[in-house]
Amino acid sequence: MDDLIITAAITGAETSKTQNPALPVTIEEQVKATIECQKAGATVVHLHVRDENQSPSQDLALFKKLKSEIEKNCDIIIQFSTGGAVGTPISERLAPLQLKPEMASLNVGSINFGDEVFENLPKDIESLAQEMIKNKIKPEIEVYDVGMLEYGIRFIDKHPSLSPAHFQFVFGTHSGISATTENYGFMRSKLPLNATHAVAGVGRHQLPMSSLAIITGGHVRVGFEDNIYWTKGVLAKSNAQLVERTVALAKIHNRKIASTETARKILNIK
Ligand code: KMH
Ligand code: ZN
Repeated sequence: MDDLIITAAITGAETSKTQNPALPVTIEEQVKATIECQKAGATVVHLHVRDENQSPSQDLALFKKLKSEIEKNCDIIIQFSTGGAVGTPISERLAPLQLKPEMASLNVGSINFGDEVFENLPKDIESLAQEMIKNKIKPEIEVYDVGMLEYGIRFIDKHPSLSPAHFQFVFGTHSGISATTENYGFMRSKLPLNATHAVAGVGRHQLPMSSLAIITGGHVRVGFEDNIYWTKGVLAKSNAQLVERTVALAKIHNRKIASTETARKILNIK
């Protein structure tokens, strides 16, 4: 098995400080959270930014400041969200890619999120991918269902420069694939041989789905974007606490944690 790559998704667009006061929303809080997660064993940080009202934003200046502050303080692979929040216009989702982070998320299909649609039109997926190819940014292909995964695989076939591809399987959203062992195995069975993948379980599914991935050679994403709880009814104290638990689980199962350099090699980031 490859060494384990742990991604910390520290903020997201949908969670709020009222749900968990430890959610990092200012640049300072996000930099601190990233450093803590990196020290705990994370090698990728998935970033959204928030404006002065703590609302989700794709503001270029905020992404620029956050990226430069993180780069000054620690060696971690920076992955920008291009998903933004539900309803963020595609022009805003594209904008931060000009800052050339090492990675960015690429959502390859539309899905209901709560009462709204997280819209990813084929032409918008194409524009995001072209901007990533132009700026040599490694996409993390986000899939929430089997059909989306199959679309993503066809998309990679059409764009050979994106190969070997890295997929993120998101399990346990309301309208997406549910978090079960069988579904994880089925999703994996579809992947091209040279592809890598990570697993993100939403809410209470974060811990069991991480465990499955650790044991079977997948990579893992944890953090407040997907889950704000430590255990039922108990809030997590920090993103780093969730990373620490992932590292502890990996140790129990003799799975080595990737260094940032190793993570770059596994993900084929030049
Ligand atoms: N906030 C969701 C609508 C991503 O970062 O690429 C989309 C999202 C995915 O968070
Ligand atoms: Zn995200």
